[in-house]
Amino acid sequence: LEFGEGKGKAERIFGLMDVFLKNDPISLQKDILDHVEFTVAKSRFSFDDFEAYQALAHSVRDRLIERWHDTQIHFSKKDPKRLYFLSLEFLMGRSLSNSVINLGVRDQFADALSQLGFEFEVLAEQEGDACLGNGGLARLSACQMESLATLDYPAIGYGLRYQYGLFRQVILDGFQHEQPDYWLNFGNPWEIARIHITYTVKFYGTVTDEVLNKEKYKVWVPGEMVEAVAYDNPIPGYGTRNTIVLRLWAAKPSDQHNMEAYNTGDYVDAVVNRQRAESISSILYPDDRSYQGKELQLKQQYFFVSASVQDIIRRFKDAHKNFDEFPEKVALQLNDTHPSLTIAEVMRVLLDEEHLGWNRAWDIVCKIFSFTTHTVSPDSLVKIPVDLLGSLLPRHLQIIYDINFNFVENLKKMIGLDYDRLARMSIVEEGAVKNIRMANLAIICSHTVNGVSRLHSELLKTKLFKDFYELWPHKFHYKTNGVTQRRWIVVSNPSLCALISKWLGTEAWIRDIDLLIGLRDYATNSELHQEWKMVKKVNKIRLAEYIEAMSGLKVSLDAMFDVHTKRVHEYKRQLLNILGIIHRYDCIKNMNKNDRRKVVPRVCIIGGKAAPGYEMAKKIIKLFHVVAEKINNDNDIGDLLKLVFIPDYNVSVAELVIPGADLSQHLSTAGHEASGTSSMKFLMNGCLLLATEDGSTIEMIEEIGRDNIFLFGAAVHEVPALRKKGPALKVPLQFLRVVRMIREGHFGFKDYFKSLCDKIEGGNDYFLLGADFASYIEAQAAADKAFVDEERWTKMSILCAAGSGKFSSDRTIQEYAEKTWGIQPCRCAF
Ligand code: F58
Repeated sequence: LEFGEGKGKAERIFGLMDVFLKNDPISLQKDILDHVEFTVAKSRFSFDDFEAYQALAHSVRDRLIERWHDTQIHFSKKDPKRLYFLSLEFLMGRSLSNSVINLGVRDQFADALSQLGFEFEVLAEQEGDACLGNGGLARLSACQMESLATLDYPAIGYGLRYQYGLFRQVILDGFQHEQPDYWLNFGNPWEIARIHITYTVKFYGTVTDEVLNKEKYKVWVPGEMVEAVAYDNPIPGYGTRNTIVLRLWAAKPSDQHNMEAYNTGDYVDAVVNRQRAESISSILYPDDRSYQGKELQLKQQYFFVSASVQDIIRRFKDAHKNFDEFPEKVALQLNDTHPSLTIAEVMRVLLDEEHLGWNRAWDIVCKIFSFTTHTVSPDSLVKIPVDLLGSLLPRHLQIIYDINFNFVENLKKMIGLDYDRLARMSIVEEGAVKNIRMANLAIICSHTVNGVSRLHSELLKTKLFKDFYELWPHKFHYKTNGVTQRRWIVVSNPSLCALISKWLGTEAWIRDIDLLIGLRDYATNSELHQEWKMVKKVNKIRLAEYIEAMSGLKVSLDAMFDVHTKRVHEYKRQLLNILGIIHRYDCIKNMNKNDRRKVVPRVCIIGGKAAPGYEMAKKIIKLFHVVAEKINNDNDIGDLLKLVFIPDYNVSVAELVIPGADLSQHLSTAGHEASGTSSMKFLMNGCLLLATEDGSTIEMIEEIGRDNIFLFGAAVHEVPALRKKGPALKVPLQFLRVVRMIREGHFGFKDYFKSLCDKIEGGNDYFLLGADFASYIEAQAAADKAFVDEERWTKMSILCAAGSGKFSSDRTIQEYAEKTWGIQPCRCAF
């Protein structure tokens, strides 16, 4: 450490304290008890599990802060190029277990706690989830942050500190109800409020011209100002001292806000108005598909963008004077289109505050941005009405118009006066309502446009962004998604983790997942088979206990645990699963005793939230419940078929469900799932997949082989022709029969389900449930057949885990670092 002038002080500090916090059981117990007394403010002689959890969390946090400081000092000294990862959503889940495992102190803390009479696992259950995101995109960001830390990359994540996370799903009478998730109610030990790191964010107002040193400049005079306060969430790497940070911004009233009101004597109203500023970071929008174009949503985007850009520029200017060095020190990753205002904001700062002039500023901007899109659907692309943008951010609208003018002029030179194409590629969409197309802005200004799987990238190149691909083929790339094995095996499946380490003879796979392939050598080893089955059983018991505690339903451990958990959406086809279940029920009902003996018992588990305004998704949830009601209460069926809905599916529930699954379903209509990540988690846990050919499954087949997955349904290239057939499309009789059962009220709520039935019959079946039904039933039969052959099933399960290495976010991040961001590891060695 270099203290310069303060050397004497530094020596004194070193004399007073241990350099590092100690991790022996006595020190840990003292730390925990100190936090009980001084942080939680309870007596050391009397505290409950929740208070013990809080004290434990603070002891862990101390160690995180220590490492994070070391990492920061190291980064400042080395001054490497840094990655700034901008995302409006991070689905972090719980932090305790992941933190102690990554810090390498899990067992030490468990020992210390047991000596105090507490069990680590019990305390870990006290923690609530941080649900600051909707689904796949948000959990991917969390996995990627953890991999960035583990691989020693100098990175910072930026996002919003929503006071209300994703709504809690409550099921009443089979219907979904949403309840607010005021997750900060019990405090959040995992964040550090940086009350001195604040930036003013401006909104509304006017733009004027001013002359400075004979040059003309634009000056934005805002109409409203809000303060952004930093809340830092340390993210520890595994097997390294490096700990990076996820910095989330919270909105607070600004002292400069509306000064006049105070002078006019309207004191109380003025204070109440100030308080409204906080609403900017109050709530996460609960829809992962569509952009609602609300003013508050745009305010959120700009608020987080502006604070992050100020922070990035402040850090750069601390060490550098010349902005031409900016691209050597800064890589900005736009996680989908939500943060793409960053482009206009960086331009604005470089032009209006740093006075670099357009050409220099533009040159810098073109070198620093990379953009990843997570969608295949044109309807999901964010568009902002020009009027809204112009009123909230008048200067940014001017800049976007200028970028667009230059772009279109250049484009004309390259493609001529093809007005249709020019109109499609323009950032400004003309029409009754003029819109700004955020994806076009992001593509035009980024050096790289990434898809999230090979198939997704092909779809971007040939459909969604075809015009841009033809113009700039070099910009288009893909990095197949991945998930972190630390969270999805080590934390969530400790028994499997121990088993893998035992058979591979090393724990090195936790950092180097390619080693998992070594399991292939033992795929037929009977001893491994026994242990592998035992691990699955332990996890099934855990899941069965959860199901019983939650629903009162006792499920048989001999049944196949068949899991379908993800956000509820028509394209993800939970409805296909339900129709399949009805078909199975119908078949069992019509079987004689002898045939019934051959039926493979199943526990069909579905979990997932529907967006609050998404009526069809909510009907699908209700349908599952009415079907479950009927089947679960049919004594004639018994354990042959049981249905379970897991309410409020989130990260911590997933950690319990995934290890306990025998089979998992991924049923999206081909070409609709960009690169599903839950399938990767199931695969790593040795769960077999029943899936369509989609973004990530196509690549999985290459890793594990066609024989180890139950594949079904139309391929991507067949979808358009099938859709075209409309009412002429042939669908199997069994399909018509199960739809009729719903229509005719076999499960009740006849009128309520009419619109749902109408949507999948008579040429309206956009997501092709009817077309894929026969193939789906066949794949289900193949899964049943494999399941009764225990040896075959276990071998397939081992081969799934062994072949899952490619789907680690470590691989994804390394590809991004090397090919897109141009950053190097910067390991903090102590
Ligand atoms: C998801 N997209 C993809 N949000 O659907 C999924 O296949 C993938 O695994 C995941 O991203 C991570 O790459 C997603 O969660 C969106 O696509 C939003 C739609 C609305 C605009 C912003 C993106």
